[in-house]
Amino acid sequence: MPLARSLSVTSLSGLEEWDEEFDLEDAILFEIAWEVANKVGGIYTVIQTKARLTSEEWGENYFLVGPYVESNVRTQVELIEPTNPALKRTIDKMNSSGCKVYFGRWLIEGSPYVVLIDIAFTAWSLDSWKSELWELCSIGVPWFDREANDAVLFGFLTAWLLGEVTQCEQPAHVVAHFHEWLAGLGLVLCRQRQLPVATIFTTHATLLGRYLCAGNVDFYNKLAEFNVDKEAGDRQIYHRYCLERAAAHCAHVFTTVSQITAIEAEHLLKRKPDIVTPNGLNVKKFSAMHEFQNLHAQSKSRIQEFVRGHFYGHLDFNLDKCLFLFIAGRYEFSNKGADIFLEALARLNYLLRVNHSDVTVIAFFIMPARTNNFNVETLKGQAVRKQLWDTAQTVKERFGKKLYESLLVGQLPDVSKMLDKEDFTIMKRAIFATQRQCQPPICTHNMLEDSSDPILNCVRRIGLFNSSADRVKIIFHPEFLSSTSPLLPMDYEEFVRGCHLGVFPSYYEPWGYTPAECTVMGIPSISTNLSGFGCFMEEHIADPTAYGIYILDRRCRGVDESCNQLTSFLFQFCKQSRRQRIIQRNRTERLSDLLDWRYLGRVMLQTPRPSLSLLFSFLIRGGTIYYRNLCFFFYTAGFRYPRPASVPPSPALSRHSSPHHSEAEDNEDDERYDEDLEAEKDKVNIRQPYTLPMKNKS
Ligand code: U2F
Ligand code: UDP
Ligand code: G6P
Repeated sequence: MPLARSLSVTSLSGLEEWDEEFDLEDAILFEIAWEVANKVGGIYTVIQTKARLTSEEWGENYFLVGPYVESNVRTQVELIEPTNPALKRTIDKMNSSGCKVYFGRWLIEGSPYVVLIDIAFTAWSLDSWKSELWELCSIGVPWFDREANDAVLFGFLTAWLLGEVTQCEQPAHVVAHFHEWLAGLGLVLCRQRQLPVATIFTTHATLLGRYLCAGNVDFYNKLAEFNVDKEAGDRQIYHRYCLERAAAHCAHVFTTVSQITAIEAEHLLKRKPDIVTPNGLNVKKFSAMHEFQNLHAQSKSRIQEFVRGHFYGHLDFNLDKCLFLFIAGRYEFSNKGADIFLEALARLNYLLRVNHSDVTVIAFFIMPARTNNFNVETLKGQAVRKQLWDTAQTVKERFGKKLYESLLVGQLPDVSKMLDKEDFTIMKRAIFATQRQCQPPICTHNMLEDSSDPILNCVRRIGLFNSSADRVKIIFHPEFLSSTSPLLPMDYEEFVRGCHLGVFPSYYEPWGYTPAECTVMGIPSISTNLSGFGCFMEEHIADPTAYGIYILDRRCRGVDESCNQLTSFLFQFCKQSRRQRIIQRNRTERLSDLLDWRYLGRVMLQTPRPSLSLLFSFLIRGGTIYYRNLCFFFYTAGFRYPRPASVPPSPALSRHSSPHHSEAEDNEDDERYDEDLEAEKDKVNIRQPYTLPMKNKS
């Protein structure tokens, strides 16, 4: 239920008409983003994971606004009549004025209401809106930039919508939260038209930051020196940059997702964010404590099946001693750190070979690139595996039948006669089919730009070609995973659960959902101190490595040094016994509360009222739980998750990067329960905010 919702506001820039005592019960929240019911990237994850909690808090007064994409609506949205009278009037009015606006429920947890606007239907207004934009603020959008044209249409339509809603007889108090530059123009227009709307703009990355980092630039050291207009102009994104900067400056509250992006925004957008709102997740807890460990084992065996097919004819390594590493996300080769990951894998291969390690590492690269479907060799691998399986089943059945008949007549079978000539013929034929002239492929698909692809070119340079001698093998899957794939029929979450380590050595990563998702699934990960997630964990955990959160230093080290550190993390990881990995996963999973939207809110709910800025207190108290994560840092500044009690205090007694334990490989699952005793000992009760240990402020 909402907290106290009555408040006296005396001065809010642009909202002076609210200078009165009012009841916030009727406040309406609009959250506006291009990724509402439309998966493009990380913003979709933000909105989708937060929806349940926000809906619980705002109930009937919460509306997401996004673009209408027919294929998405067909599978994710139930279209209904608008529930709110003011909104119904608004939508009817817009629809009778040449727009197509839909209302529905988004079929995700929390079932939030969505207002979806068909921007293509109003494309005839594009030219006039562009010239209006030029008149208003001299931002000229070129005809060939499709995304920017969409941003113009979406911006004018959302401002139109909010304008109509606030023009009702009894206007509600409206809070509008805009995400990223694509939705930002709506905010600019709200301010220019002086609509009585409290506006928030969240940037999840800056346009210039992304572009500059992808080039060969010493980004973080030169942040203060960039001539932003020139850099944007050189990259032909000046108009987009202007839209982004205008939104950041016009917003009543400007936020971003991490401290590192706040600094970037201050220099590149020339406004310091008012607050940092770290991204959370919707953490699902299992009633059985070990469920996530069981899921790991189940998913791992499915990945092993795929590997059996992929490496048919070359399965000269022990699958039980095989570790699955992966990197996933947008295909930005150096921003995402795929470059140093490959380099570190080459060094790891050398270390494993000279140390005669019996461990084999398989590194998966899940990054979408342009392809024309799976390649024949990889599909054949899975077909061969299936054929071998079928052959084994046939022989097993024939064997079983003979065994049964022998037992029926009261005789023990003569084992030498259990398999006859025909059985051997079937098996020989199957084995011949597994012969292979070439090495197991690196890439699972036919790449359209094979010769210029950065991952493939790097693999060619470092010479990791999946040969028998290599202890590190590489599989590049240039498409996001799907449970309907004929090759690796798993969805992304199942795949992550089955892996041993996620590797995300990003150079540019405002937040980074991928390592956060690993953490809540109890899978250790490597991130960097240049990513929002890495910095957040470094700040809030006393010994992140002990929890399976490896944070690579890419801030104060050169590329080669960082690469050595990454190699050392990987090598240490490979030296762990199964039992150590299980303990480590238990510890990693224990951090999941820290990343839960619900936890961030609980801190707010149970903490005495803070003294925040006036505007902010309006937003927080108007939005209660919705904005509670914004307050997280007010209360927890300095909070640190202690190192696990089971880790010896002296580094001499413990290998830095791993939980201490016997070196012996231990396959007994029962042993896990000892580890749970240890887990109990380590437990920090993060669900009780008043018991949070605080760092001494002095
Ligand atoms: C930031 O991420 P963004 O969402 O702004 O990144 P985009 O470039 O807009 O989108 C890339 C996403 O697109 C997805 C892929 C990425 O998440 O999973 N994708 C896809 O679904 N299909 C494809 O064929 C190709 C790509 C920021 F950079 C992150 O650090 C933050 O975590 C995130 C949320 O705050 O915002
Ligand atoms: N992801 C996915 N399928 C895949 C690989 C990744 O859905 O096969 C998702 C992943 O769950 C995460 C997002 O892509 O939510 C990547 O977000 P992140 O914040 O790491 O980076 P971004 O690409 O948004 O910059
Ligand atoms: C989980 C399962 C165990 C399994 C273990 C394998 O803990 O519950 O049954 O032995 O995973 O761990 P590994 O790190 O070798 O994949």
